[in-house]
Amino acid sequence: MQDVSSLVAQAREGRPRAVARLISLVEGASPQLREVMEALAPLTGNAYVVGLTGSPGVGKSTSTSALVTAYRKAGKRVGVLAVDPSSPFSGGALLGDRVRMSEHASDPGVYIRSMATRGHLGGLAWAAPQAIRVLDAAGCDVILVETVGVGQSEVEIASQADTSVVLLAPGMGDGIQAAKAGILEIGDVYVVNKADRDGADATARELNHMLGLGESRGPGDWRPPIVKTVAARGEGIDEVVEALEKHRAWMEEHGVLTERRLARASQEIETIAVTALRRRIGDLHGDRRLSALAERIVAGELDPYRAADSLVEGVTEG
Ligand SMILES: Nc1nc2c(ncn2[C@@H]2O[C@H](COP(=O)(O)OP(=O)(O)OP(=O)(O)O)[C@@H](O)[C@H]2O)c(=O)[nH]1
Ligand SMILES: [Mg+2]
Repeated sequence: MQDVSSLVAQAREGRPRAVARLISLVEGASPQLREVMEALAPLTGNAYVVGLTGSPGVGKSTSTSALVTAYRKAGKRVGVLAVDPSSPFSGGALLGDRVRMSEHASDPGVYIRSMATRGHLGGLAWAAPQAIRVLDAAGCDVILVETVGVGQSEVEIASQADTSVVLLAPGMGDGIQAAKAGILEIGDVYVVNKADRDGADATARELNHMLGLGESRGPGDWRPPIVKTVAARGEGIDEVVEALEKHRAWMEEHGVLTERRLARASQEIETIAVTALRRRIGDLHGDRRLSALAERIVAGELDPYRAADSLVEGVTEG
């Protein structure tokens, strides 16, 4: 057990070890989290959260690192969270990212952390917002969240960011993949990285075309920009930052930032509640209450809906 109030006080001063411990509590689904989150609540709400998604190898980590450099130049404190929803271990696949981010390792204004979420009840949707809270409370002005791996999680992480950046690269068959993965609906800013390679213009054109297809935008609506970058050389990164700032200003002007944060908070409450309920119901395996209900169903005395209702009532009362 650790002293939560001193950890929180140290994290608030931006002490990396305290921040690391708090995120480890999130990763380990510690029972102390309740106390941690209560202490952090008044310290949160300042960070701008940017999610980065895209196919493996598209250049998310390289772009993240370049964005960190750009934000540091602007004097911002930056948090980086690399979440791996496919792995039960932090480290591993994320090790390469640490190498790519190593130039920031000694900078006290940057906090970099990877987190694995597989195998946790509630998974990514449960853990990521809490890790974001920790970084927010630790004084990060900007939090960059990179999702490692593919699949549903891209859409999931996008719903946890203020602004979502979708990265593509030429020659990866991304156009078709993008449509399949539904990422054309989640991007606020699109980046065609590896613009030093052939086909970047074609990819940008195709993307532009595809984004335009479902278009029914009014005059005040946000039109996601497409920015070409060579992240490995830092080219185009200032334009990405500019696009992010524009999106943020647009959200503030139209009340979208508040709307998104409310939606996120609702989702967070729901996830924690459902996770708690699932855990309590899971605890009933082999419990007499459950088997008694099952017996009544088999005997034809009870239908499964009523049985489920009484189970839910049973675990939520007291
Ligand atoms: N040619 C070229 N290569 C790049 C560029 N940006 C990144 N790369 C290279 O592409 C490879 C993958 O980059 P990462 O930044 O690790 O990509 P990622 O999307 O984070 O990959 P995962 O985390 O594994 O999904 C690395 O070898 C980078 O050096 C670029 O602009 N041009
Ligand atoms: Mg990466």
